[in-house]
Amino acid sequence: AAANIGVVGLAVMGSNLARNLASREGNTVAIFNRSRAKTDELVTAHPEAGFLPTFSYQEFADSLQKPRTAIIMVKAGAGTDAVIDELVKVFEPGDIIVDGGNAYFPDTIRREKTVRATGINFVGAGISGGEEGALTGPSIMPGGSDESWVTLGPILRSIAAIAEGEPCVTHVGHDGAGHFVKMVHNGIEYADMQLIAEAYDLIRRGTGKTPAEIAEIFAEWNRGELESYLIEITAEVLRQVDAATGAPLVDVILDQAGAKGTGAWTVQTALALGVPVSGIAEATFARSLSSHPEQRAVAAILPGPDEEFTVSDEAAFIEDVRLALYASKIVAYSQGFDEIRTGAAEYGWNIDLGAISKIWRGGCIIRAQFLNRIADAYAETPDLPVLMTAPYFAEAIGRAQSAWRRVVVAAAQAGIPAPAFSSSLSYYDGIRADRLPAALVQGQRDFFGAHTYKRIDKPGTFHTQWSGDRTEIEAEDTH
Ligand code: NBP
Repeated sequence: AAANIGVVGLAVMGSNLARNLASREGNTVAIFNRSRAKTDELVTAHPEAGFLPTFSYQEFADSLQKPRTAIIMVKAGAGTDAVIDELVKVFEPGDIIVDGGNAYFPDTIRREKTVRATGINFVGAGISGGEEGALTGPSIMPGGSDESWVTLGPILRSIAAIAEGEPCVTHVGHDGAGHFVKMVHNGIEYADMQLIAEAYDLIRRGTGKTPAEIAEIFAEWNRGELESYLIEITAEVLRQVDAATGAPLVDVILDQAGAKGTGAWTVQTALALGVPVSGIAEATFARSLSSHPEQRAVAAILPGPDEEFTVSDEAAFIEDVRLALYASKIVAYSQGFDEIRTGAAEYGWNIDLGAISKIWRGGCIIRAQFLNRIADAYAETPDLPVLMTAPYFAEAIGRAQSAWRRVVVAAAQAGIPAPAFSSSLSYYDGIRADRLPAALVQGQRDFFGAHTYKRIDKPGTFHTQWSGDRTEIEAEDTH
């Protein structure tokens, strides 16, 4: 056996990851794809990689040194299960199967349990960075056993992106922890993108600036505290001119945003965990709303505000939008990390939140300067319950909040949708509130369903006899 690592699935992600692996000192990469053509093409196109092509699962297994290590990069779902079934037949106890696809974490938990019963290690690894990242260095979020990490760690470290000298990979936690964290990463990505889109829309409609002019604003923002890959590419997209029409490309693209489901997973999981990820949810719903042209056509008759949206001081407004974007972004990340923290407690994963923020500094879509501040916050207080209460973020939001409120008010008055900006502000005001109207909701619940309530002045559980004489009695806790 001559290869130290293998890749199964040679579509765009798998072939790029295989090339990345092959380019690192000491690696010999065995490759296998269900249909032969992709294998032949890859070998022909990249002789420099020295790939070991194989054409059956048995041949693939025979070509790998023990413990065998194979990374699966196939279509998530049934494809992944099909490949695992085949690999389990030809691998031995101690070998390692890594699923680098975009699996839903409960599937990874299930697969890990099934594969572990055979003595083979199964590692679900979230890989972020798209095609380019796979080739040049992605951010990698592996779960799985400690035993598998001994072999896998050095290999993954060698192919990961490097941020400030550190490889963007860490052993996230057991079984599905890696795919869980990758899922939340994608959810945060949804929120970040939506916030940027709202900022663009407000500036465009408030100032009448062209996309190319707004591109310069984003390029400028990218030199400050908002510095990130997403802000950088936003400027690129806004600058792009459509060759066919000569119009800004952004004006030619149909305004319906697609989604592959990871945002929805993040929100569904958060709902089940009881974690309010309102920024991610609004970003996901904003894509859904955009993608119903039939409803939007009908709803076009609904009235908007009477007044024109005018901004008297353009520079001040743009700075307000920048601050609103920064504050809302802090909320989105705070909510995302809350989901990871809560998920870790629920599923028994020991996740180092600071380490997660560090491995997102390179390779992945949400890479940003900002993540260093998150790492600092968790270094200072590892079990911080609300990320945005860390001194750095609390100060930043404090600095931004007046501007943030002005922007949300302006958007509401102008009839410009800003769901992520405004829901982030509501979350901020909710979580910091001394007292919430939840007391009234609990009263209503007690009225119609005898769901009981607790009191602020004494322990115990109480119920008011609403349909009787409305006196209060001590009750069983049915919260
Ligand atoms: P695709 O998701 O398009 O999957 C195509 C690959 O899956 C081909 O190699 C295909 O083999 C193989 N495959 C299928 Br489909 N069913 C199979 C089966 N039953 N048995 C064996 N192989 C099967 O490829 P991709 O876009 O390279 O993505 C790979 C994974 O990486 C996915 O899970 C994706 O979600 C994830 N991911 C993608 C990106 C991205 O930017 N594209 C980013 C991050 C993660 P064939 O050639 O014989 O049809």
